[in-house]
Amino acid sequence: MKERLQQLQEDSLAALHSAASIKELQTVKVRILGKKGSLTDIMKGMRDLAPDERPVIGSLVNTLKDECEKVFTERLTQLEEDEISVRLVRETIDVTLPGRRTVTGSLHPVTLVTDEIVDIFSRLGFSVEEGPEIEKDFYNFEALNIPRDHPARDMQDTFYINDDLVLRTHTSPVQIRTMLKQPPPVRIIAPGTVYRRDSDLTHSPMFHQIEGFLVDELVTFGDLKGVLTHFLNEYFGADLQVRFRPSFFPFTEPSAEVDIACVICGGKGCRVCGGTGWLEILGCGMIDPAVFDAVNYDTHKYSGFAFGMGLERIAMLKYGVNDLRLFFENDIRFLKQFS
Ligand code: 2U9
Repeated sequence: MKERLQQLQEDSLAALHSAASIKELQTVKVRILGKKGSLTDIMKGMRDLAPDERPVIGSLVNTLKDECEKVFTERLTQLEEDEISVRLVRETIDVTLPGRRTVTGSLHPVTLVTDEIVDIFSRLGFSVEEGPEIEKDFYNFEALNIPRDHPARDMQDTFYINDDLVLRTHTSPVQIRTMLKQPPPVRIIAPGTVYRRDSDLTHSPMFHQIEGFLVDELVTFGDLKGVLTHFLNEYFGADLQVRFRPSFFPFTEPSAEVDIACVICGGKGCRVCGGTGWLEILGCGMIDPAVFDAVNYDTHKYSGFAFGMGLERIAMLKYGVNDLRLFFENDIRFLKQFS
């Protein structure tokens, strides 16, 4: 029995020492100390021993058991430390590596212009309204004093979807919808995409506008001049020269076009302003009573002014862009300059 124990001691300790992984170590432990393990087996066989042999063998078995458990714990600690060292080497982070840059985009110049103009009018108490790009003939033309077969329709060459539906040629239908929804006083600006059958160096079939209007009691042409002059001074600079010229629009009477001193030459005359020193920047006027009739506003009680401007044109003047097509090509080298 003693020899058997001697052999078991040699084999067990060697196996525990040479286990190469935690898993293997656990298996070796079960093989020795588990329910069906070799040492357990010997302990079970003790009852067959002569009574005087039992204490001697019992003591040897206990010593071996303690020794195995001690070696197991030592080896387990060792293997766990090895595993951590391996992970530490494998998972090192090189903090000197350059970081990955996040690519951030930038707002399109037309969006920049829109946001800034909306901001200025918001501070004057105007609120933003939007509407559909596919519009009924009534909202785009009829209610704006442009009846069917009226020559004024030629001013805005139109994409027709069918007899009654068009791609809106301006954002004015938004104002019509607003007036049909709510009574005066109203102060609205309507930014948005509009469409006209027009395509050459200075016209795109799809472009952007901001229109605005104000309706209340006792609104005068003086209010219109005050608000638009304030807007242009906020946007282009406080000392900018502004002039109002008579014009015609079917939906306003009287109507005017507003010029600013050329932002390129300061009024001396250059290629951009065609030598005149002035740049046409927006259209405006007092809302025609025929428009108020179409939305059932009392023409004796209320008056109002309206204005409209093309945003690509404003962006060209503000940022010195000389070709309209740059706004629609989305060339990243162009767009990057506005970040
Ligand atoms: C309602 C009544 C009147 C909006 C106006 C203009 C003059 C104008 C053009 C500028 C350049 C359009 O983008 S552009 O081609 N706009 O000149 N727009 S008055 O008048 C309105 C709008 C809504 C109910």
